Amino acid sequence: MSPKNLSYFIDLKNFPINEPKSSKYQKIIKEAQEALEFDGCYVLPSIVNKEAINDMREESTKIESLAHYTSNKVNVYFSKDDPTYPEDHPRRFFMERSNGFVSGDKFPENSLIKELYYSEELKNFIADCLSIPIYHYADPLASLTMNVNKPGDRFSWHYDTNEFTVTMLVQDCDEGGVFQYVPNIRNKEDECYDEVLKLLKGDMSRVKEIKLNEGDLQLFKGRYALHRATRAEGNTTRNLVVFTYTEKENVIGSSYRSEELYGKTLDVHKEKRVRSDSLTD
Ligand SMILES: O=C(O)CCC(=O)C(=O)O
Ligand SMILES: [Fe+2]
Repeated sequence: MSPKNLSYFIDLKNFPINEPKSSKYQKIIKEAQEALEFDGCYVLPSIVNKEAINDMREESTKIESLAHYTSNKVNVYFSKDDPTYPEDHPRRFFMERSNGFVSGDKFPENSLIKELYYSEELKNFIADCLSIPIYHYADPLASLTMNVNKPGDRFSWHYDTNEFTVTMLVQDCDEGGVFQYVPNIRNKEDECYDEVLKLLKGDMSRVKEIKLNEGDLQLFKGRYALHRATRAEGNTTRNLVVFTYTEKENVIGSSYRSEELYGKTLDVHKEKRVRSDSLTD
């Protein structure tokens, strides 16, 4: 398949991401900046054209069997149990997680999904929405992934390693698969363990919900917001593509997390890592 034009992927009439000077672009940016500042989340509804999302859905069903599947118990930091903390501590709170991830290295050479992720126009537009320069995540496995939720799967509360993610639902499940998040539950300086523990014990008072549609793009600050997707139900697998960007160049994820999510590590995971902060993964 030959490379596509941006107009194949994006509804440029309503979302002129290639015209940064246009008033429509500026209006979207302003709205996005406010929403991201306020609660770390912004959805661009139906920004992806029907034809493109249908083609990408087809691509997703071809590669979903390449997902690394895990079903186990994890804490929100994806870290090992640490008995030096008290029993009643978020770091020792383990929850069921079951889903599969297709890692970045598994997308085919001519992947449409990969082409959209590596679009410079899209990256620049997202950078403007976030008001900072961003880079494609340098981790070859975690940069572009597809989160595969078969019926019955769920993804428990967690943080992302990277500051921002952009997700695109390419195939929705019949029921469930609702995105839930707590904006800014932690910050760069403070893990806010008390608030985290309240949530883990069932206090849903700060939780917000979004039901994404196929073809929406969601901009999300997942480093500071705990988030999860509710159990996928029905007969259709939920395929959610995750485009990952970082504030610094050359950021690589942890080898523990890589092993856990993608079932492997590469040589880059053994090298000294560039980190963006000192929070726990
Ligand atoms: O499935 C979702 O909507 C969330 C996925 C997610 O948070 C992730 O892949 O890190
Ligand atoms: Fe996440």
